[in-house]
Amino acid sequence: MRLKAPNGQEFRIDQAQDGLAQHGIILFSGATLNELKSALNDWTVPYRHPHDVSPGVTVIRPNLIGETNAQGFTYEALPLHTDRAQVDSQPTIICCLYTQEAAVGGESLLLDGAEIAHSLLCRNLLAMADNVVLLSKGNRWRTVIKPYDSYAGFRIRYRNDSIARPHVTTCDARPLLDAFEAKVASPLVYALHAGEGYLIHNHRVLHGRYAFTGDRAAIRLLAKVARSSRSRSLNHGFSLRGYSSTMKREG
Ligand SMILES: O=C(O)CCC(=O)C(=O)O
Ligand SMILES: [Fe+2]
Repeated sequence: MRLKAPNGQEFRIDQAQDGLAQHGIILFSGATLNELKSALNDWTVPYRHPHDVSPGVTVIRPNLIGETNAQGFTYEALPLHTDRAQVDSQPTIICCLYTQEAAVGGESLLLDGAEIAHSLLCRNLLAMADNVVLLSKGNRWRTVIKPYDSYAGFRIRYRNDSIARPHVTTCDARPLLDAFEAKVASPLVYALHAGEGYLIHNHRVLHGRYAFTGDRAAIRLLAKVARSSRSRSLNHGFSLRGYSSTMKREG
């Protein structure tokens, strides 16, 4: 299995957690489910999802058509989102291994939220962050981009679909949401083949896909970082320390 960041930097499997903390996104190729599971086993614990087939493991293929809140299991496009954005305790890590590629379409979309946070910070828009919330039926309002630790750390929750949508609670927060959504409009696009996939930090990176035809299939592992792990701070969010926006679009 080979691992690399979007800027081309390569990692060994035992460096995956550090690569993830640094880049938010690790792309892999030549991977098997067992290899990925054992790589995550040392430092994460499975996160249960309503659609999982065993703890933390969900098969993503079009087979639940008609069920509510199951757009992932259709042929439809999935707009950029963070998984379980509407619930209190979200998965920290998403590892998605593609096992069968689509006939047409189905490319994966990824957007590094550090890029969003950096841009909002540079434009002094984060003072209004408390006033951009996610509305979701039956769930309390949650902040879309939450600065903590004197603005050195952030956590993103975002969806704009039938499950949840962003909302500004005051007019002066509108420029913040507009700037956020302008970023959401231009993700990285990856055509991933069988054995390829991504490991992402779900409090930082937004993901989605284009619509497709054919038998596209993926296996998704959801996890939290183990409390004993050196990377446990990933469970709270991400930091812009060491982030360089010029690194992101190379390669
Ligand atoms: O199909 C994919 O590539 C991603 C699916 C997904 O993000 C989801 O079901 O939440
Ligand atoms: Fe997702």
